Amino acid sequence: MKVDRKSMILYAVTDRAWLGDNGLETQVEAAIKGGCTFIQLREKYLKYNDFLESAKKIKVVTDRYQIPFVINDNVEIAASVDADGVHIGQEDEKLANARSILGPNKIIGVSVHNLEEAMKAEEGGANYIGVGSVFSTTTKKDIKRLTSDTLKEISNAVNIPVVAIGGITKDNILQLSGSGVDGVAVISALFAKTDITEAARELYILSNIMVQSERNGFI
Ligand code: TZP
Ligand code: MG
Repeated sequence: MKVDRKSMILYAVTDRAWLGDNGLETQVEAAIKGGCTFIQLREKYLKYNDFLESAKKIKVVTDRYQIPFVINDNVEIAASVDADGVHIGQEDEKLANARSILGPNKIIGVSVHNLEEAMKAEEGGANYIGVGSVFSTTTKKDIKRLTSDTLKEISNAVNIPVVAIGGITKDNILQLSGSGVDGVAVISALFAKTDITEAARELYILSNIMVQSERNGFI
């Protein structure tokens, strides 16, 4: 399925490391109320059934707000809950396999770290790519930081939407101006915050400025 570039503006990736008393779905709703444009459920440590339950609960919220919803890594869960698609890494399920299970009408996003992976993902039928890590982060172990040249090179080379990920905050997001990305994917800059809606509002405004500044030739 074709992904609207605008849905990349503020892409939220969940993390229950900062879960409060009210459940992940409440946090997701708070993020959407602040302007999040895309939700990825990322559950690294849940058993299958708990992951499935979590996915069902989040889907109720994303359906209500009509926000695209993908599942990290797990194609089976994406298919079971009829999510909009899946997000896979280089080490996960193969793109062709995911496509054969989900069919042409679902979204498949792929994490890439260099030009070769980016071009391969597009050729293989990915609907968008996540590129990172653009800054240093403690949220994910073993990340490698990209140079801004690589980020630019990747954005220029592919026609599918590109979302930057890794260590992005309201304080550094504008450094991505001119990189050609269509938006930002964030975990801690939203979910580690007490006021997730307010954090989303700020990031949404800044991400739009970042994306548009280069279109308007400001930088
Ligand atoms: N992939 C590359 S960096 C990263 C992932 C999932 C973690 C992003 O988390 P944060 O808190 O936005 O740096
Ligand atoms: Mg993965």
